[in-house]
Amino acid sequence: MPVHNDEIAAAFDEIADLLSLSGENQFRIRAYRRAARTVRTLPGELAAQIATGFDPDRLPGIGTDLAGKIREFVATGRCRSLEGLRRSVPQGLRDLLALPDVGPQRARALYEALGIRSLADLREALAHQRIRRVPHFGVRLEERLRKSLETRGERSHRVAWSVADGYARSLRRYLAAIPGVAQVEVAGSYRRGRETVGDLDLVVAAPAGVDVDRRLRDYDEVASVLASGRTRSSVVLRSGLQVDVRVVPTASFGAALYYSTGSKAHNIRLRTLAVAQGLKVNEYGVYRGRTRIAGETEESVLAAVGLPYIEPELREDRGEFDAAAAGRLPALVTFAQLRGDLHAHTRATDGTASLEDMVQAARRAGLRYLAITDHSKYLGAVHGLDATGLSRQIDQIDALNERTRGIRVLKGVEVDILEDGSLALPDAVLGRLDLVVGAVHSQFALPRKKQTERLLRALDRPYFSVLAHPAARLIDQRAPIDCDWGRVFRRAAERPCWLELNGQPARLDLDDVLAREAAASGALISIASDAHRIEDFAFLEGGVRQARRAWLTGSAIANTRPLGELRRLLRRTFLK
Ligand code: DGT
Ligand code: CA
Ligand code: CA
Repeated sequence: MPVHNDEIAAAFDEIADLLSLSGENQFRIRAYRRAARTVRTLPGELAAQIATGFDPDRLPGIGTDLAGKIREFVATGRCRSLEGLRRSVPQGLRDLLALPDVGPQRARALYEALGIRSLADLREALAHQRIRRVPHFGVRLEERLRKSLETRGERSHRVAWSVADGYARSLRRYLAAIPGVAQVEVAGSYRRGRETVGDLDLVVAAPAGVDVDRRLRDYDEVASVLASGRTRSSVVLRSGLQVDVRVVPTASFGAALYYSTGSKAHNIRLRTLAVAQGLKVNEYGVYRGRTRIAGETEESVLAAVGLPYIEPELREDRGEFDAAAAGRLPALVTFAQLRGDLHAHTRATDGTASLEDMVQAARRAGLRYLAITDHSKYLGAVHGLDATGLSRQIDQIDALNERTRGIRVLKGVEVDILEDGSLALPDAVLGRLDLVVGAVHSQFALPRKKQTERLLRALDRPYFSVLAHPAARLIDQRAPIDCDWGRVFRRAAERPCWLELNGQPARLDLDDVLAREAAASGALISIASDAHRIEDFAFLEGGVRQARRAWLTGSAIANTRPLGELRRLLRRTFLK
């Protein structure tokens, strides 16, 4: 039974929640949280690696005990200590924890102040406006809790693209191995590369005699069957993810793939275009009257309405039909075009690997240059480099460059942009580097005007190369900062300095809409991994996916440039 990273991570998070509900030791709880984060963001499936002899205790932050739990889960699909914890915590409390605004600390506070142990208790307390009086709660949180209680159940269960990817790959492999199946593709929002995915849509080409539906129901991750039929099936996997499968003859594969890839708005516009030419488009093909004139490939579908191929990432009804008709579709950037990465950490700050190991991993990932950008020291940072620490790293990088072939290391820093727009390190230090990456890590809630001025002031500093994860959002966890992006992008283009598209699965920041706007303003984009571990260079692929959704070509991206040109461009970001 394949166990996915996401399921192992969810089990560890649940253990952490349940442990903190019972007031367990903070270190143990944090160890589970860290392990959950590590496993969730691993680029490959852990179960597959363990099957080939990999020992999970080699992962950062995972010791013998947690490694044993991972092995148990992978081998049996169960985690007995989680099951034990679940038995010891009442269902009512676990329901409370499932609300978006309630973590273990708040659940405990509600229990200790008001004896709340279930959703029914919470509803009762809300009705009497008692929640606002619980220490640290207040009227606003009371209102939020009322809302989450009302919308419970309607909440969409979208998952990060990277999580959906694990499920999509195994399912695709499984369906493709069914005898008689000619082709399988994962369509829908997954194929369009959206940052989150609601459900998976698969399209299968197979002759009528092949019972894909029965084989799908036999897939051992299936928890329930929603719909079953010869051409369409819908199931829910154990993880809660829904899967829709459509089976068509090979002659219709392109049309079905096109339809299922969507987006819906894109499909509707295509159909309207076709109708204007006296044609009909559906999931079986393109028809003139009753004659099918296209449908085996997506190219044939588009050619039938007189258009060139449109990449899935562009199919959002954001002007792609006009661009296609005018012959002005962008040649979207590809991963192979990236030559380097301008944002990465080592264990000098919050990374887990040494400078040398990070550089070798980047080289193995095919990069020709890597900027090391560890954190500056600022108020509240656990590890951060001060001027002395940074000087020491500069010397280490010089020495490493002397003895390293095949990749060049650039000297950088990820410096904090303080509330007033100044930077957390003095210019005298920043000027010694090859690039300065600046980022907002605090004061996320400033009003728009203040936030905009803060960023503009930071961009005006003499040493400022790249604005990292500009909106500072964390998908599903922290909203983007409020800012007049038009002004920031224009200033970046004039200055010039660059804007980052951070490839971390939880960031993907700038998002597709903003990145497109930024590039249209003339600012260069840096697609960055923000790697903290040697595995993390794979995050560049997520950045490329988002960049493609933003219509970006290779020339819009700074780090598609060869080293010499990159250096020349970087020097222009230093005004002194
Ligand atoms: P998701 O699952 O919410 O992340 O987003 P999608 O885009 O995967 O949406 P989904 O799974 O509901 O449907 C898959 C594709 O099927 C969608 O992208 C386009 C197509 N589709 C669904 N409903 C309609 C419809 O009413 N009209 C048309 N023309 N296409 C539709
Ligand atoms: Ca979908
Ligand atoms: Ca669907």
